[in-house]
Amino acid sequence: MPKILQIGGATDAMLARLSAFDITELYGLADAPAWLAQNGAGIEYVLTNGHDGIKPDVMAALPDVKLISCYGVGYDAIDTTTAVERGITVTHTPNVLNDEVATTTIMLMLACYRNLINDDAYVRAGKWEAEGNTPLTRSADNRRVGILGLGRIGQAIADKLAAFNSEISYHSRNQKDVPYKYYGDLTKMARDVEVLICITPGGPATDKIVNREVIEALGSDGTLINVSRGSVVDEAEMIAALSEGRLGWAGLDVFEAEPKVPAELRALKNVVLLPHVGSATVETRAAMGNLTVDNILQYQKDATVISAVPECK
Ligand code: NAP
Ligand code: 8YV
Repeated sequence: MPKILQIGGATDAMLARLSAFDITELYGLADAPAWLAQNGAGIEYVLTNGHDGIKPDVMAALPDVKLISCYGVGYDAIDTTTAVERGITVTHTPNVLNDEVATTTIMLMLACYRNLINDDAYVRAGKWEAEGNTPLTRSADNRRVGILGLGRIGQAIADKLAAFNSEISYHSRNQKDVPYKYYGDLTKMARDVEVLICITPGGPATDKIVNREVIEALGSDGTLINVSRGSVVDEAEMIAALSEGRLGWAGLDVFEAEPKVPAELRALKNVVLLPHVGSATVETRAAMGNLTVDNILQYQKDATVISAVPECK
């Protein structure tokens, strides 16, 4: 039986489709380094996800690995440079999650503008009856929205924002053939918009790209939505700005050290916090799981894949 090393979770449906493989769960091992030293050779496939990826010591312990199939589109936790050098193919799950992550983004934006979480808590605490109506909130319609990273998901977000009559602009390294205003300078865009949505890949190129200067430019009336990776935003600067009123609101699905979320951030009223659930619906995870498995099955059949990451194409 061909061998798979599984790093992180997989659904029952995925595992059922992989029943012809001998699967070992890395996190289920009592002594992973010892097990890898003894059994690493002979493992041809790695099944992982965007969060867990594969650590360098684990990759080094798998001399025969041919394919790393990632259950997620973001692959910043996988060292593709080493993979390419070693002739390992890396695959991911683009497109099948675009709409879901876009919905999560819109949900965060609406929750910030309409004070959804605090108003819900108000009703639950019996305060409506005891203290009367809550203050008016702000409309999410007709806003100037800047998208940092207008790729597959960024475009899906822009499409859904049409329903809110948003004026869309974007920043990325390359200008795209789209009807939105392009900014080569992220700070300038942040100054001109009311909402900044982060949906770039993570990794060194975007590390803390949303820094103090960008946060200041977005300002006290601004809303920051991060559905990309925690590394994209300087979390300490963001928390300070939110606490001091220099940034208005933040809607966050991702954090610097997941699943740890700083207590200071959790205590703030002007934030909406989600546990990295951008794509986490039954339907979308099923589609992602199928593509993840399809890549493995196709590779096993004829050494080709459906959705290699760009570095491996
Ligand atoms: P994509 O199609 O590759 O789009 C990425 C966009 O980011 C492109 O427009 C790219 O344009 C831009 N970009 C890349 N590097 C940049 C840089 N250094 N500075 C500015 N812009 C940059 O990727 P996607 O499928 O939309 O996914 C985007 C990311 O979303 C994933 O990598 C993942 O981290 C995140 N994600 C999160 C969740 C969640 O659950 N929260 C779910 C799915 C995905 P240029 O190349 O022109 O710069
Ligand atoms: C997943 C994601 O939660 O696809 C991504 O990049 O961030 C999410 O869809 C992640 O891959 C963990 O499974």
